Amino acid sequence: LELESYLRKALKKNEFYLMFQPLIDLETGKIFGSEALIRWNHPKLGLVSPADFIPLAEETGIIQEIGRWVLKTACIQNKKWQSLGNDYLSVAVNVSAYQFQQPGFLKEVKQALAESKLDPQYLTLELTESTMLTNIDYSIRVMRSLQNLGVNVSIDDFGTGYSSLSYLKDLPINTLKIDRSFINNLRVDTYDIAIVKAIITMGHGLEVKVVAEGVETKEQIELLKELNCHYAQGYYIHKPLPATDFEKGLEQTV
Ligand code: G
Ligand code: G
Ligand code: MN
Ligand code: NA
Repeated sequence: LELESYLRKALKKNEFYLMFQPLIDLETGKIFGSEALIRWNHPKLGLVSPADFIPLAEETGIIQEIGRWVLKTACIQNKKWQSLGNDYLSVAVNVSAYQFQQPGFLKEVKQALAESKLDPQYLTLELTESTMLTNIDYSIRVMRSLQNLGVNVSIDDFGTGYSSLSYLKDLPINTLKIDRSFINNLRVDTYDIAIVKAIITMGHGLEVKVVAEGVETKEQIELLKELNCHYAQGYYIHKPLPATDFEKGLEQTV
């Protein structure tokens, strides 16, 4: 209950900030964008993980306001980086189920784009399978509307939800992010490689981009390149970075 009351005040008190984890193109080794990740620094509690406060924010509906703030802040930041000469740069934002299912969600996205003047093609919204599958017909309509705006839609944590291959072909998505549980232990001699290979092949067939998340070793990068995975993200490449550090590291290649 204490946590909830702190959470309610956190936005007004400016206790949230965003970190940005680089996403690289495996063909060039270059950073092409980032995933924005929220952080909460509370004066008494210290750093609270989103894994702990996002579920509470969802239960209480506070996620609405937080989600709106994340979206707007990420768009503004990305637009700023573009204006500094990185016009190719894109940003991915996590959207919670509650936020996505609100009737005003589409309007919020339009508003964030309008306020930041970010070209929609440089925004990706990450949804989990369970978010999409809640009210699937409605979800598909919203996802299609997002795509009609020019925004990209991504399936986050792919492979961990109730992924049924039967609906995958009907989902309007641009990107598929292979869950890090398949990548963390990825080596030539593991079963994981069979699964990862299959997902990448499927991604090519469905004409979507595939991101491997949770890349922690050089060997994994090499394997993913061999498997023609488009993009990668993970601690081996970069941990989530404060905005200023992300900006400084933009020229690096992996
Ligand atoms: O960044 P970290 O590994 O601590 O993230 C933990 C979890 O919180 C992940 O599942 C991540 O997707 C989620 N998360 C991080 N930032 C956001 C955000 O801005 N919005 C939502 N809805 N989830 C987030
Ligand atoms: O659920 P989602 O994929 O949005 O979670 C993103 C979170 O995953 C990031 O906030 C980050 O803290 C975490 N993460 C990113 N890269 C790695 C990695 O290489 N290994 C592990 N264990 N976690 C990672
Ligand atoms: Mn994500
Ligand atoms: Na993920």
